[in-house]
Amino acid sequence: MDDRVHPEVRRTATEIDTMEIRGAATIADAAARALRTQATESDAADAEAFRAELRAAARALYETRPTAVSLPNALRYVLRGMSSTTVEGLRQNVVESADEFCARLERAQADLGEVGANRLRDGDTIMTHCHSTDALACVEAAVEQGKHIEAVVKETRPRNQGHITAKRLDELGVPVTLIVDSAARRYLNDVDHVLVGADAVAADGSVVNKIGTSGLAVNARDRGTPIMVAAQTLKLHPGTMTGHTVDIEMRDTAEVVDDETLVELGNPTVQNPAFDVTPPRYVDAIVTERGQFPPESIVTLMRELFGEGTSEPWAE
Ligand code: RUB
Repeated sequence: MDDRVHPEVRRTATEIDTMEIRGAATIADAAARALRTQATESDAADAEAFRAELRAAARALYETRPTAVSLPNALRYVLRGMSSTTVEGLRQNVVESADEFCARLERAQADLGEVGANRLRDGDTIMTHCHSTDALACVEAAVEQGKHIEAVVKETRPRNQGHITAKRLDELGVPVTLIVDSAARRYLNDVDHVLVGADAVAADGSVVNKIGTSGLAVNARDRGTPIMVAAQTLKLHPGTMTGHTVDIEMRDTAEVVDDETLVELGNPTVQNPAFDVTPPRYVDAIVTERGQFPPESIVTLMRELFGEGTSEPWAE
């Protein structure tokens, strides 16, 4: 890693890489805070050196995990705030944009929660996959509105993020039934909504989320269960407007099977993709802080928010 990158930023990058910090919104929040630290701790001699340092820090964070677009969106937001010509001015710019970014993220999640809660009726049961703070914001708002919600929670192999979801739902007073991933179809008859988050939403309305989401959506459609995706606009992927595809992270195979077992099994090839792509036709609604959208109309929202330009400030 570049020598100019502050140890705190390195630590954040490592924690994102090893998934101690995980989930698209949480990663974005941590990345913005890390750039803030780089700025406050910088002893750059001049404005040019300061900018170069911030770009190096942003690159280190960017290179951790490839799929959650909230990460580059966060870095872009903070770096584009740098307008001053002095070190002190730039430091102030970064601190202000990072603080503003984190506050907006929190507000967006709360607003999205209110929108999503309106889709949930008193007595509904949801099925979840992985752990999404955006999805949980919808449940939290529904509970605050006095609705009784129950949940069927998929454990989400290999990292079992379903356990985090189960714990959080329990804290909200939502009764949880935990199931193995392969039991999802059986339990779809008992649920009123599939509720998931997103790491990225492409311009055509495709939803990139934890591996297994697309299979769940196909099964839910077959059973007639609506599929609701909670994704604040931070998850919209501007690059996909210009034809770029979303890079799907392949993680360490040790998450699937340990070395000893692998040898016992005769060393099969193991693959461990972390995310998959759910085509828009399987998604009923994408819930954002700006309201809910059918996946086909997401591109209009994207143009409004990002325009057509997608250059990366850390690559300059
Ligand atoms: C997390 C995951 C979550 C999205 C949305 O994957 O797929 O559903 O990131 O989360 P991982 P949030 O555990 O591999 O990071 O709504 O909190 O942004």
